[in-house]
Amino acid sequence: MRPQSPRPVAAGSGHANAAPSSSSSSAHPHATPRRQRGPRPACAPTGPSAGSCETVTMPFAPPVPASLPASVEVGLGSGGLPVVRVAGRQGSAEIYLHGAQVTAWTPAGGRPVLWLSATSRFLPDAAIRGGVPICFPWFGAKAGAPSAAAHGFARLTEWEFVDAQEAGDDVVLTFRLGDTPATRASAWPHRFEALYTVTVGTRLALALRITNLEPEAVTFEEALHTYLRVDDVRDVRVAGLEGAPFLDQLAGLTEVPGASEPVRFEAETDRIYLGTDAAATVIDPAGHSVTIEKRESHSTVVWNPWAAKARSMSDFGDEEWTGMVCVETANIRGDLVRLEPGQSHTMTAVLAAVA
Ligand code: TA6
Repeated sequence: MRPQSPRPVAAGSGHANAAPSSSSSSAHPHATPRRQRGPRPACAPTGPSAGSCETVTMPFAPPVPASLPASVEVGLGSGGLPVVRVAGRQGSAEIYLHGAQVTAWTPAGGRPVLWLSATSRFLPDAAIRGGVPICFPWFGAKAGAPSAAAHGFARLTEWEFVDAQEAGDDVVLTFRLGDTPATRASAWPHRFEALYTVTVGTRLALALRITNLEPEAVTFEEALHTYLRVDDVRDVRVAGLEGAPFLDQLAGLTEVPGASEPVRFEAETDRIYLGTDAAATVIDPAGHSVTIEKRESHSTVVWNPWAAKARSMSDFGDEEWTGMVCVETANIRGDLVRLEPGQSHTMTAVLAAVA
């Protein structure tokens, strides 16, 4: 194939700097990836080096859908990582192909809902600190594999951007991750397909579908590790988990009986609520309230690192802990998912900002 000089895809161009190729290996009908090489300008729109442009040599142009609606553009974000920008009628968003990580969502007329650390790394081999990291196929440390990356390989891997559609006032994007030589060499070596659908509008809907491509059953854990922006976490309550027992990750996973009150934050908090399908609402008296409804998710994780843990993390600003809370839609530990050969499972979270 004759190399072409790739360039960031302009919205509505109809063609993503490449004619589709026929080598589609995935089950998804729109997955026609094409790889190109060559230097191209990278402008960092956000983060510490906002506005500076430099020429970077990308090993390959990320695969993008053959056509993009006018509301969708693919470009380079922080660290020169490929990013999909959505400017829809009812909401805007940014999604990095690295981990298929949504890093920003703002409903039309509203405030940014997701939190992103100003000190986050944007590197091909590091997790982005903020937005919605996808934890898969394990959560936290991998039992029996101490050197395995925390929260699995999905957030550390580049996903394919396979489809973008406008559906009424919403914009629906699909990302795909299949097993690779690297994942097959990991602590979870199975053949699989992950499809992640992100719907951007007045609500943000996230659906993670995992298909087992092995001839035998597999089990896995998963979490949409959502970082929400709040004014001050010390004034925030999380409602919806009343009565649900939790495992305290700060006390050796001791089981703590359910409480009758919403969760309040007075210190580092790291809780795994198991066996709960309930929606959670982050009530922020400053007006950042958000509800997270979920389907096919039986665990909810609530996390705030507080001061000392925040200081111990190099990709987390020392004072940033007051402005965020994680409420994670998950299936972990006793709620892990088992799939028979060829079977699929879809976990969904729907975020809605509450006035
Ligand atoms: O979801 C809560 C948690 O498991 C905490 O224990 C904390 O470690 C957090 O995730 C962040 O993990 P990370 O690997 O992104 O630093």
